[in-house]
Amino acid sequence: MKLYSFFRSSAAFRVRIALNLKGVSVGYVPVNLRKGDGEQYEAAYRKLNPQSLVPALEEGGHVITQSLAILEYLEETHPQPPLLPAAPAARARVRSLALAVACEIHPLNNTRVLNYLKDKLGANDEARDAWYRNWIAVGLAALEARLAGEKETERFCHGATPTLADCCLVPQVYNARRFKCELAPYPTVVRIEQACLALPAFQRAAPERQPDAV
Ligand SMILES: N[C@@H](CCC(=O)N[C@@H](CS)C(=O)NCC(=O)O)C(=O)O
Repeated sequence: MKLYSFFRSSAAFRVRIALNLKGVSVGYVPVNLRKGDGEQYEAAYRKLNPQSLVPALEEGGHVITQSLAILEYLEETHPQPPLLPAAPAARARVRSLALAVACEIHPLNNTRVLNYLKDKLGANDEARDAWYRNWIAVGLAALEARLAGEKETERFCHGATPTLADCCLVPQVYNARRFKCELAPYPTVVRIEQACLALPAFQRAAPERQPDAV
């Protein structure tokens, strides 16, 4: 199995956490999103993933793109330990929390979006950072309301063991810290992040622990 990743990619970070939790080892193939126009746009990578995004997982002649699809694939091929609960409503809750990060927060703050704001729309660094922090605040406020208010939240986003929701939450909070976003209004989010970061599987997935970290 090969994982096409970039150390700072939060979508790849999600997959690295899940791989570690499940004890699956992979070959790490770095795709440098910052080199030149970005290695993700080079022909060889485009052939693998025409969306020019990381991560991608290659196994047995199949290439799987989109981190949530990869997480579900890993859940099906390596069911232990489960990262989705058993009951349908509980599974839906975990997926809903994961998607709240992956579909509502992350795409608005992706590299290509930030570059477009700057290069095509003329936003300066201040305006770009304000954009970034706004969508983090909107997204984390909604997550905080859910996580603080719903009885299924325990040590982790759902229950006493990590799930796909935690795999998505931790990288997003990592990014929020990197962009110096205010986190005090989200105590439950931060409390869960810290519980996750106490686990070696999350620690080993961190950007600074990856072979391409600079
Ligand atoms: N929805 C995709 C998002 C993937 C994505 O946006 N990856 C980012 C890094 S976190 C990327 O490759 N960005 C390159 C770019 O914006 O040009 C997923 O979950 O896999």
